[in-house]
Amino acid sequence: MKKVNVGLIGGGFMGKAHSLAYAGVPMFFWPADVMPVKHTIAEATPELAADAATRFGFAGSTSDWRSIIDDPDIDVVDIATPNNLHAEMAIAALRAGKHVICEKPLAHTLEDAERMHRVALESQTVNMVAFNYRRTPAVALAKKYIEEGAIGDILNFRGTYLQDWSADPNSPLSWRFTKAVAGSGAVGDILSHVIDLAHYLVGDIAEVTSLTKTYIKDRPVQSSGSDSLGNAKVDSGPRASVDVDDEVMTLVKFRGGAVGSLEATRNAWGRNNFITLEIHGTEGSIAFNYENRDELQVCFRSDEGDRRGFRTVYTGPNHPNGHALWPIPALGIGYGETKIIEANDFFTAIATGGEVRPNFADGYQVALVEHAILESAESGAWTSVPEVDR
Ligand code: NAI
Ligand code: SOE
Repeated sequence: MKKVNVGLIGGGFMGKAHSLAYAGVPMFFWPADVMPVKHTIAEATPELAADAATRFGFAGSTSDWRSIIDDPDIDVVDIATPNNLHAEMAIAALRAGKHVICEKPLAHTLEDAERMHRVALESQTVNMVAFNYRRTPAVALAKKYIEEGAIGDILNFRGTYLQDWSADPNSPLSWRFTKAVAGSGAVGDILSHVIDLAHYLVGDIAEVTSLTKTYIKDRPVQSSGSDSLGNAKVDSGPRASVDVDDEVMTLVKFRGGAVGSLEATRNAWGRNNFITLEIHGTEGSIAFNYENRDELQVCFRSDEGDRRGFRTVYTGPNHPNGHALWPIPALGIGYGETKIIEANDFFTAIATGGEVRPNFADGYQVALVEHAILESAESGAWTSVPEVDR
């Protein structure tokens, strides 16, 4: 079994999720071709880095991410920092011959996403962008049904991503509300996941017409550090402007002919990680809600009329990656499992010399849709999305 040394940059929310995944891969996927080794973690300061190394189980720590790139013992660079740092880190890592897994969205600007895509195309190593929701077994099962033709030709796709962590005007101005760091608001942060799911399940989006809205124009300044995602409220002190969208709604036309709608907001009280998908085909329908992520709802036209309706399939050992997960359906698939499956697919590609999706080309294709959505929200016009060269 090949040991693969990982250098992880960023020890916040995603640093935790990815560290859990590295520990989980051999526990779930065994025997394994590759054993991830938590070699070094980089954080913004030496103290944060040392703390993250102890907590997440890394042998070494550093406050200089470039030392990870320069370390010949490190095989994989994992980028879990705010969006504006992705491009510089990923390009340096690819040029140094590392395999790279980078959090979504690929970058905070279209130009950076394009540069990352170009360098990835030229490199011989594995690259992946971490749109992990497509690794939810129920979503992978939906993909299997669609590929088998179980719901016929796809007519339409409706996708939402609704949250409420920032609906309070006193939720601090984290990096997610600053264009120079995040690139955009709900569009890049959460609609990007729905765009990835639409591309995965239906195919590429060709045209969009959109609107965006910013409800809360300023927020309390956050001292520093990881995003508290609305958990810390600040009732007094200085406030600064928000220059990104809180909400986005868009109509889409797919290259293959289907139509659809995508929505995302971080201001929907009562909605938490409300990713919903509804897909109608000529032979049936599929519905999914991440808040009940063990379940896939399906309805088939071929059922007798007196019993036709949505039925619930609970994902388990008979479904994608089920052999590696839990022995009984409905024990509870979690966010952690999606990250473990993602990491396993990434390491399998490294072990076999293959490729893994979504890769940087897919991340760039999502970025092109995000860009078209923001342009269309300005102009009010239908805007076309160029096709990425692969
Ligand atoms: P976070 O704010 O919790 O963590 C980011 C960490 O990066 C912080 O601890 C910060 O100190 C560190 N950092 C900043 N500059 C650094 C530098 N120069 N060197 C080393 N460390 C540095 O943010 P979070 O939520 O973990 O987000 C990180 C990335 O992951 C973002 O791109 C975000 O969009 C993505 N994300 C993806 C999710 C998914 O479901 N796939 C979920 C949450 C975030
Ligand atoms: C905040 O909206 C956030 O952490 C996003 O950044 C993630 O991508 C999403 O999966 C969970 O919510």
